[in-house]
Amino acid sequence: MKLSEQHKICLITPPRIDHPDQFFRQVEDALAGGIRFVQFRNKQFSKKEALGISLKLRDLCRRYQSRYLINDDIDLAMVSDADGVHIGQEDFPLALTRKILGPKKIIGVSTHNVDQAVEAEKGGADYIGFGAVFQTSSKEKTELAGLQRLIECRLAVSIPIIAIGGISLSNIASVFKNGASGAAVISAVWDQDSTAAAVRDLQKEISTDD
Ligand code: 3NM
Repeated sequence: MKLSEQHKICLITPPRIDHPDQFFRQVEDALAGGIRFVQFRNKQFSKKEALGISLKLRDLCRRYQSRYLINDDIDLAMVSDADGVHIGQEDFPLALTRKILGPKKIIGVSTHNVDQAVEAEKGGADYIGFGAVFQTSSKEKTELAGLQRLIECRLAVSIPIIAIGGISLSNIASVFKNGASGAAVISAVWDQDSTAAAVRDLQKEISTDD
């Protein structure tokens, strides 16, 4: 199973990593708190610098048996032996990405509507990212897709749907109620004072125990 119950929250790295030591401590706090799905989204570093960060992230993730994916960058994913990549509509096509990475790696595709979701599933994606479900300030170029389209997507595809965009403590439960299998977050964790507390609160919010 490439993605399961353990992978309900995908932690995406923040737009800037200005204090790497602190950043790695926070990632470790998140992993210690139960995060098992981490995505390195690099909008800041050169390839060489990104490789250094990626190898450390991969090692941390392995220690906690967490999935480790890389956004967009297929060669960085290969060199770091990541578990897979997450690609957008403007990146290399899914078929080519699968050909390069092989059947075992996880490939997620960003989608914003039902047609894109169906195409990604047909093309062999392991999951789709679907957003932006809510307004977000973490990504400039995206489309507000909303909860209604998330429901339509759930009816149209059977692979896991990871909702993204503006997901916070106050709305995370709603994406699961409306068909998401997971939620990917940036600001809900990185904009908070304590990473550990942010992760704990999000997990509590989606726990099915109570
Ligand atoms: N992709 P936050 S929205 C990386 O709509 C990303 O595909 C999106 O950050 C999409 O949790 C987004 O802070 C940003 O809103 C998510």
